[in-house]
Amino acid sequence: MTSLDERIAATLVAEPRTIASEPYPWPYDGDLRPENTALVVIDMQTDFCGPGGYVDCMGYDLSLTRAPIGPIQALMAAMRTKGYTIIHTREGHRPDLSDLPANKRWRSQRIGAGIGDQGPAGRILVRGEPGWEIIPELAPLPGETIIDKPGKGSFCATDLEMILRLKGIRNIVLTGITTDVCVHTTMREANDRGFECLLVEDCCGATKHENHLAAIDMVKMQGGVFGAVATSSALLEVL
Ligand code: C5J
Repeated sequence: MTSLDERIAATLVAEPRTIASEPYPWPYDGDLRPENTALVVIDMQTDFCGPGGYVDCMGYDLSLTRAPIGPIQALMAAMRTKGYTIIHTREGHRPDLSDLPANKRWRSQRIGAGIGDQGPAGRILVRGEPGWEIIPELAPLPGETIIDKPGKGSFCATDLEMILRLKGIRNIVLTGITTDVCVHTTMREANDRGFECLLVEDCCGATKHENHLAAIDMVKMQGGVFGAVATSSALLEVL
């Protein structure tokens, strides 16, 4: 009579599940299950992809950061149905701005979109303001985890790591905006903590398309230095 652990191990070796991804089939060991895998949807807030928000005030092309909305909707619906953990993040600061570094504020003021200042969608990147809300198309369902973060990375000054560990998550599927800033920073933080990361390229977007492409390319270096990259259709085929 074998133990449950031995039987589970035998199943995993015998039936690996991987996504067609670059530069290797993800996850590296084929252990892909709803119980150990989370979809993380990063900063799909009006401030980053809606009219009158932070990115709009800076003068960037909103079509680039809105492009992933449809693909994320489809992926999130499929992963919800299959019972995967869904986690949303929001970048933003306390109304008294006590968690806003002076240099971050100064830099945003230089480009005409001062964090904490009044904009068309309320005070820019301030918690509780209309621009800070997640867009309705990707609204979290009751019970889904929302991580409020003051920085670009989702692990800095948050309880994300503790929540993932307590849920038994070790694979992270990364989506959201922007590919080169908050998505990449989160991927790097997660990778350094030993999580197995997948960036879904059509479910991300940047304020400059070349930066989106470069960020994707960076992941694939050194045999997958931060993890792997796939399309949402490759993921949907296997989930
Ligand atoms: C930025 C983000 N770009 N969500 N934030 O400032 O990527």
